[in-house]
Amino acid sequence: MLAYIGIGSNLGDKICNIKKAIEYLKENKKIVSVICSSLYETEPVGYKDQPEFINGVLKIDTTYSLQELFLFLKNVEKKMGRTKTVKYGPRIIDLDILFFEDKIYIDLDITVPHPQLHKRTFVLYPLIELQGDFIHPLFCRSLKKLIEELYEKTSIKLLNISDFKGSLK
Ligand code: PH2
Ligand code: MG
Ligand code: MG
Repeated sequence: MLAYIGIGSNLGDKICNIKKAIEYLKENKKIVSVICSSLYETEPVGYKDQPEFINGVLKIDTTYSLQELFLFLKNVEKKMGRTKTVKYGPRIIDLDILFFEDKIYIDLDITVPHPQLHKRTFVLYPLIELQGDFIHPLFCRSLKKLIEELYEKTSIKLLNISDFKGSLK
């Protein structure tokens, strides 16, 4: 199954946290491949009074179901020491399922496509880098079209980390 995962950190050594989380994904036999976008330094959205984030997107091929993938990602966040803070507040690591194939699904824990992704510059940019022609299954428009339509873009800055981008598994 094809899935896109938003990854972010704004506490501690942010790049190191992101690398560590990717290692957890690579170690897992049910995650067959991991391709990473570039990383971006991004202005906090929602709750402004917190450090800048580092954000990126991972494209994975997985044999997990949506629910299993969700539980696995929550477990990685927990293992990395994430604790509950305010909504939209600072975090060591955040792993959000953005798309799972072209599935539309809502329950108490999981909503796919991610309900905010079309409004977030820091998600759309790295997603487009990986696959700009991907069609959002609810809005039935490509990611490139969605960013064109985005009214309020927030600032993001490409990070130059030579060994980062690309296929990691
Ligand atoms: N995540 C949030 C809230 N705000 N802002 C940026 N720039 N990046 C994030 O990953 C982010 C955020 C809640 O998940
Ligand atoms: Mg999030
Ligand atoms: Mg999250």
